[in-house]
Amino acid sequence: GNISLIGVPTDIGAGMLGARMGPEALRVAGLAQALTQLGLDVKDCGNLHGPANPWLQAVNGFRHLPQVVQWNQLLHEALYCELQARRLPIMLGGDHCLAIGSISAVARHCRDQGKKLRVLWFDAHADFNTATLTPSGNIHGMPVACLCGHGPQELIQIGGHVPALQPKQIRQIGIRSVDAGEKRLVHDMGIEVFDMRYIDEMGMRHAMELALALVDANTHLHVSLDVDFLDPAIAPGVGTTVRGGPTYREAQLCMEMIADTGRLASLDVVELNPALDVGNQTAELAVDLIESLFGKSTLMRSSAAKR
Ligand code: DIR
Ligand code: MN
Ligand code: MN
Ligand code: MN
Repeated sequence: GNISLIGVPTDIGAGMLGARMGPEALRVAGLAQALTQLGLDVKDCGNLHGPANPWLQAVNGFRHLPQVVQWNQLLHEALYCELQARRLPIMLGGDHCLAIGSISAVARHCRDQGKKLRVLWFDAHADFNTATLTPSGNIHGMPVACLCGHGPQELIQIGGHVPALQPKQIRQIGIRSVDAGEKRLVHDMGIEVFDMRYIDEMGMRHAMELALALVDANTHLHVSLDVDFLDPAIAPGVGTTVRGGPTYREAQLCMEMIADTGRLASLDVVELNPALDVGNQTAELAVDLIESLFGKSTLMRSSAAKR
């Protein structure tokens, strides 16, 4: 496999500064080397260069909307280019507003290729806010709504097709913080959510079996990994920690089950904030999980044992 790393060093959609350092922290943690070790051909495309973070108040319910649009347009084009070149892009964020650019590019590519798209959204948050629902104005709390067509025109039309995504193409896993108004929208849109209550009661294995149901040979699987998905005890380097997240083993199981499908075709790693980390442990954990996602396993496993 051919992998392309695309660094997107910005915290333009976040409520705290620091996610701009995420791409470097992942490089320092040895991401490219780990993937190379697994036999993959890794190209580091370096970082995109977008507008600075002016750190302003929200205007009409959005903070930094023009800058968020610019970063996402840049990312959309860069990522679409790598997909067209038949490479598997890994977007190194950066905050989660960038999923608008990456997933709109993935959706456009899937339309070109006549592929089915399944997005697995690993997050403590639903990221389904709108200008009127948001408590913060931070656009990293809005990308799923934007991708589903609820958001400002400049953001929802980046991929040229509105909406970029149908709610039925998304599965959310690990959710445990949803704002009051956001709850209703998630419900009304019919998003399939495996929240922490579900995972507690049914187990991660069952949640992932359902999240991966009907993924077939013609499916493009996109993983959007907000590192605040993980329990803050193991992943302190994020701006919006929420306690009660998945353990190390639960997170590894998610990644291993995805690897077993053989359908992973693009990945976002977002919200890593090295300014809040303890050493570089959250980046190192992310690299561990990404290794599993790309097929590193403890034992040799027969294909019969895979699903
Ligand atoms: C919150 C926090 N729901 C908001 N969102 C975060 O501001 O919209 N998303 N942290 O990752
Ligand atoms: Mn998120
Ligand atoms: Mn969120
Ligand atoms: Mn989050």
